Amino acid sequence: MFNFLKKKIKQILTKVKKDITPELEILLLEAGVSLEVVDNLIKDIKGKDNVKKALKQSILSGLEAKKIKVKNKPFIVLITGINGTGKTTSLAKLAHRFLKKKKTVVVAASDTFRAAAIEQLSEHCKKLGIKMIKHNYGADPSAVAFDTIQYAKAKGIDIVMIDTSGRLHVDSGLMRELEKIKKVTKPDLSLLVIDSTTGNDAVEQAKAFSHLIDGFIISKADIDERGGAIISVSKVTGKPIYFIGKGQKYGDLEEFSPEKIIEALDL
Ligand SMILES: Nc1nc2c(ncn2[C@@H]2O[C@H](COP(=O)(O)OP(=O)(O)OP(=O)(O)O)[C@@H](O)[C@H]2O)c(=O)[nH]1
Ligand SMILES: [Mg+2]
Repeated sequence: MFNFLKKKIKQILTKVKKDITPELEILLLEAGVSLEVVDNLIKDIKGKDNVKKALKQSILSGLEAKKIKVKNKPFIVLITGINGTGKTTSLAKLAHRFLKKKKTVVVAASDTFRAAAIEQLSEHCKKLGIKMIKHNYGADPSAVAFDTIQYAKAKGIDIVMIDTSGRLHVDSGLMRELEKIKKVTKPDLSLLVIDSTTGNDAVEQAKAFSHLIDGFIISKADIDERGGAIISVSKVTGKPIYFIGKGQKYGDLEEFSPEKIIEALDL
């Protein structure tokens, strides 16, 4: 994570040149930090004696972390995002985390849209030893989620997790579907999964979904050298990052920590 940015920042910061901000600006853009965030960062460091410290403070001021607090029973978690970002994998990782905390979990197979989505989720649930509620493909995702919540209430299960189909934010049909699921299930926590390797587009996704979510899971940080998405999404939306996905195993989901990001950047 951040190897590219870390190495380059170091190179630039060690230069004795007077104004290194133009170089930093280009570097941050190359790293996939969104244009408006780069503008902000540059404004914060311009003219500062200690550029490293100013950059660190400016990055930190845009990073917001939050931990899950399970309040209600069942506690309903909705996972959303565009195609292939890692929703289903992140859901399974998060379920694993709840199980480790001795919570009981049931999963709604509300991706009734993509071929093999139900089977994929079912495999995860088998491995994790948790129940999945499903309907047929083409069924109303809200109805699946509703049934899952009824099941959780009847059985006294702590957590309901809802897997949804990948949607393009420009696709208003799927966006309406998400709005309907939210209206029917009233989730306690709606998380948008963003693939960190998508760079600048991550910010567009974050903005498009912002009104429907509480925060983010940033997936695939293990294969992202640049890290621009992580630096940008909270700053532009004001919503926190809950977790970072760092691999394919269930244990590869870390609670987000701004300090760790600063450490990874060696600032
Ligand atoms: N390296 C790495 N791969 C990941 C991570 N999270 C998910 N993946 C991989 O990304 C691919 C897509 O993951 P899914 O969980 O199926 O994504 P999805 O968003 O549910 O996909 P759709 O339901 O088709 O929209 C899979 O091959 C996952 O193994 C991660 O943190 N790191
Ligand atoms: Mg999926």
